[in-house]
Order: sequence, then C-alpha cells, then structure tokens
Amino acid sequence: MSDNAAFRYGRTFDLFDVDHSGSIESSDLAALAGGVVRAGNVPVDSAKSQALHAAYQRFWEVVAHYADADYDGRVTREEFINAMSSGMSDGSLFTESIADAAGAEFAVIDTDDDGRIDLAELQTFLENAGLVPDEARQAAADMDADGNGSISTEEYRRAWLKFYLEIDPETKSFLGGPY
Ligand SMILES: [Ca+2]
Ligand SMILES: [Ca+2]
Ligand SMILES: [Ca+2]
Repeated sequence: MSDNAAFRYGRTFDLFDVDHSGSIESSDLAALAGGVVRAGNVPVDSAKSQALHAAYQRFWEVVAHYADADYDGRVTREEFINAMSSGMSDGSLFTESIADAAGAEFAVIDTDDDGRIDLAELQTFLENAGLVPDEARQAAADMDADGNGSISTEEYRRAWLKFYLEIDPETKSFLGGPY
C-alpha cells in the first residue's frame, strides 16, 4: 500500500468515526446522516431524511461485510484500512453503495427538487454543515466540474467517488468540510 493510499484510507476512517470511539459503528453512520439532514434543513421524519438514513445504513452494511473481520459490529481503523487496501474499495458493492448514498444526499441538498443543486443551495448546505462562506463557495465551484453554475447528480456522485478512491492528499475531508 502506498503512503497516499494509507493517508486516504485513514482520512476516510476519521470521517466515518464520528464519535471518535476508534471504530466505525452503525451509530456513526446514523450520526453522519443526521448531520446531513440538519445541514439540509429537511424534517427528520421526511421521506428524504428516511431515504438518507437507509442509504447510509446500507453503506455501513457493505463496510461491515468487507471489513468487520471479527464480527463484533465495529470496524477498527486497522480493519478498515486492511479492507480498503485488499479490494473493498474496488468492489462494485462499495462503489454502488457510495453512489446510492450520494443520490440520497443529493435529494436532501436539492431543496427545490429541480434535479440539480444550484451553487446557492450547495453553499447554504455547506455553511450549515460548518464551512465558512469562502470555503463553501470554493467547494461548490470545485464540484461544478463543467462550470455551468449547478451540480448535476453525476457531478455530485463523481465528487464523492473521487474523494474516496483517488489520491488527493490535499483534501482533508469531504470538500474540506467537517463531516
Ligand atoms: Ca465510532
Ligand atoms: Ca435544485
Ligand atoms: Ca455543473
């Protein structure tokens, strides 16, 4: 495993271990989903919120399937990095579950349901998630790969897959953000 890969897997682990317990659990993914729902300002009992929670739990099940070597319901940093470096991240289950989760997130951020995320919608979301306005503006511009002023589902999905699967030591977490 290259240093870059180790860095990226560790960064992803830190993103998922929301409660800093030293392992990823189902409850971490529920907390992540809750944060997205809050930042998106959608009701917690809405269909969008429920779809997002369900997608994150499916993602957790995929991670546990590959990585929870001792079946204790927790994926330690070592288990996660071992799984990522031995094929989990190449598997279609993993990439499909990321795409699935990204689609559910997209729906949360697309507040007017027009099928695209306007830069203003994304900036509002990112600021709610804790970014300062300059960071949010930059992150939104970076995600708009074709520069047409809005984020398509494809642009959103690609940004996430790139975060997980491509080597980018500069990016500390998703879009520089805290979640
Ligand atoms: Ca944890
Ligand atoms: Ca929209
Ligand atoms: Ca675009």
